[in-house]
Amino acid sequence: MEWWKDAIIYQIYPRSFQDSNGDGIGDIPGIISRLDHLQALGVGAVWLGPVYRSPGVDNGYDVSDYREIDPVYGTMEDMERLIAEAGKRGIRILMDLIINHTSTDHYWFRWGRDRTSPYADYYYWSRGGADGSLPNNWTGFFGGDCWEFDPERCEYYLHLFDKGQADLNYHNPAVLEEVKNILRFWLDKGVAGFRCDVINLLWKDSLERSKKRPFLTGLEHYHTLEGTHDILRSLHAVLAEYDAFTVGEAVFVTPAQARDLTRPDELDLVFPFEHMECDQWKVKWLKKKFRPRELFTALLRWQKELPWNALYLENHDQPRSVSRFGSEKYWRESAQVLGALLLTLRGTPFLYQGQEIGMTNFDFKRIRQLQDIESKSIDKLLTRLHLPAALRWRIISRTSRDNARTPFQWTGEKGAGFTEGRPWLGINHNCERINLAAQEEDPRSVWSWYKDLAALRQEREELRRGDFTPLAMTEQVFAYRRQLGDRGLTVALNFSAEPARVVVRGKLLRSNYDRIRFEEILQPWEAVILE
Ligand code: TEU
Ligand code: CA
Repeated sequence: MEWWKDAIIYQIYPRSFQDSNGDGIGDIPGIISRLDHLQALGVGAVWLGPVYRSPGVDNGYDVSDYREIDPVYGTMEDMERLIAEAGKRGIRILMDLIINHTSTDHYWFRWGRDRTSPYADYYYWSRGGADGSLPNNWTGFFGGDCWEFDPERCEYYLHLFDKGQADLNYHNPAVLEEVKNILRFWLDKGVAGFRCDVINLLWKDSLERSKKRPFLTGLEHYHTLEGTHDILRSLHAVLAEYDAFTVGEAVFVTPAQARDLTRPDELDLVFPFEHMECDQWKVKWLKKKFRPRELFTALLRWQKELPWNALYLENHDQPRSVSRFGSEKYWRESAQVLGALLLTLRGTPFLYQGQEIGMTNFDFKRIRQLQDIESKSIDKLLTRLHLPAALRWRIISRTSRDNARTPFQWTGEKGAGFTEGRPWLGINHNCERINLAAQEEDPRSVWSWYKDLAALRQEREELRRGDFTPLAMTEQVFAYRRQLGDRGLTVALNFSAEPARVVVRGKLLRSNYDRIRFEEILQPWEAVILE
């Protein structure tokens, strides 16, 4: 049953959602206490960020035990209670599945240092050159090379991310068996499926040297290869027994590759990246001026080329959409236009925590206030390149993943209703103004708008299942139709601070301005839905 075609999925970043015990870190009991918020929004499933045991080098994307809950997030009983309590509210739980790499604290890695152990080939180990040089010239996602020397084994191991995240070797069939058992473990507990971390990088065809590239030298040796498709088919056999849902994070995929990854016996959906690249030159650290048309173009291409999309404008790796694509002056209106875009395209919308109240990028002033391992390693790299501190900060502050990771702003009080203690990452000072409590009773708020459009999506099948037809696309305006049989809706969005004309007609169903009729002129950052 394709329940996920009718659902809105909500992403929780556990560290920053709700703290229940005053240690400043969000946790599972905290999430349980906020399930009513999710129910009010009408979400059908939660993508729960990693809560497995982990040393936390990359906030849980470095798993040291796949069958245990990290004590900072709670216990296995808490997790079971979350699944049950969510279930009572009609909300499914999706786990984050991180199987490209494990923490170097995982016992597979620790025991694998001994070449005679059964875990000796669970990772990519290599001697390197006779002169002690690295095994190859590949570079990693967090900048710099991707090999670390292990003095105990006297070999290098591959890590495409941090050195605390060692890549698993799928040439060893035992690794795939382990992963299948992990899937069964969680599916038996009642989770409905998985969000699969960097799923198109699993298979490395060889460890050969590679042609130098400005970013990610070596990529062609592991990006979306046939070996990865084989792994996915093999995992699908297990998933199918449980009718489990999967959405894979597929870095740098083309629509054609996405179609292949979503064949009936592979993944259900993939997260594309193309629309997230519309305000950057090649790499995320080189920002260019955002032109709405480039966002529309990317979205349009994916609407046309895939029968069904995983829709998102935010997640825990991306800056906040209202800061990135919206307007400071028209904060409320632009957050609403972005919400309308997310909730009216064809596909499954993934809403990231805080987006529904228009949370913005952080207001930090110094690198020391950041926790993100990626920001820290990029800062090191830029320091080595002799970039002055002010320029480094300019680059990092706008791109840091911590922009999306500051604690959820429940109230305007100290601690933002998130914690009674000292938060693990600073709370944005704008929480006095931007918080859920302030928006709850206000029918014009960002929150009310999200709630209303989510309900409209449930009410109108054409908004969920209807065809997508573009009607207008200019530098600032995007308009389209969603049609199912003889029922259809028209959406028109103004992505600018200037009024804009758009030739669409119909009875006004929704607007984020107070109006009763629509006559071809959109106000600044206005969204309208017409019948
Ligand atoms: O992210 C993978 C990824 O390629 C990027 O989003 C990455 O975080 C960075 O922005 C590249 O420039 C996934 C997770 O979502 C991320 O949080 C993890 O750090 C990463 O995998 C490693 O597990
Ligand atoms: Ca806590």
